[in-house]
Amino acid sequence: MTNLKHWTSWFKKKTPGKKLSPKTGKTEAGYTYIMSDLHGCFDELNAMLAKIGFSDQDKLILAGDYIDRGSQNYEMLCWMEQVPQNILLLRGNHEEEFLCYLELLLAVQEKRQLVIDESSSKDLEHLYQETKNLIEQHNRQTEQIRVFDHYGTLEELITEQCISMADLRRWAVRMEAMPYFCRFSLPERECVVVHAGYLEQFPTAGLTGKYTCVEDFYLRAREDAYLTGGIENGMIVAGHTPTLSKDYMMYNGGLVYQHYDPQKNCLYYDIDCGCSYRTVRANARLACLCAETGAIYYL
Ligand SMILES: [Mn+2]
Repeated sequence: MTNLKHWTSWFKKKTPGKKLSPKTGKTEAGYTYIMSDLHGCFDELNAMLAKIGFSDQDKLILAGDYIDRGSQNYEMLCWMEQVPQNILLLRGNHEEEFLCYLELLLAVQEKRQLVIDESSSKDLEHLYQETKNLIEQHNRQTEQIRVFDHYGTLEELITEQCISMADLRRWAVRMEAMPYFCRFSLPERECVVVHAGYLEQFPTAGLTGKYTCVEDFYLRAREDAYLTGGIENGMIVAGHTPTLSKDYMMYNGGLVYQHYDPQKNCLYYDIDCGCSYRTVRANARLACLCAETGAIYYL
């Protein structure tokens, strides 16, 4: 969590001032923009940054789920490795799953005593096939469902980008450094950005059977994030559940969902407007929220 500490102190140093730039109308210290659930939509990320006129004075917080579903996973992973200091990458459940898949690959390598050249794409391809076969065999024999490379992202990276074990390890190191949430002060309220949901105390009655630990809530909560999570006099910005999905109370036809809890005086945002479904769903969008102004931008 060293990243998080750095980020919090950095926020305190650079609270937006009142002086406006004549060119952009922005405060000199810039704004804090938040996006989520890019899922391999690298072009859309860049198009949004252009749309908001993102500059070195601004900050960007991404609330996790950079890969899977979309077509530009490789571009996203390479970009993640070299983001500038004013961009904070938080962790999503898809990053956590990526880390689990790498663990599985390494477990199979050990079990089969395979010698892997870290820079060889062929060696990784072989290990991938071995792992896939083993998982399929395990699932057939035990009638359990153990998921491996559910979205085919690893397979795509291996066959189309010829990646190696060294690439996977580097990306895993980057993901492991991602904090689960970040918290900063706005003039009116405290703001927490998290992938799915935030709560200050765990366990909370009724949740213990549903989540194994508080991190599980950060990464996977859906309606519970709005009904049980939150902070006093705060604002929670999360993604994870597309507002395109009619199965959840956060359904808002692909627009940002807002919810207010008067008891806690907590304002919630679900900013996952289903960007990765843009090619198949007419009202799927990428949303970007400006924390200081409350402005929402769509693409
Ligand atoms: Mn998610």
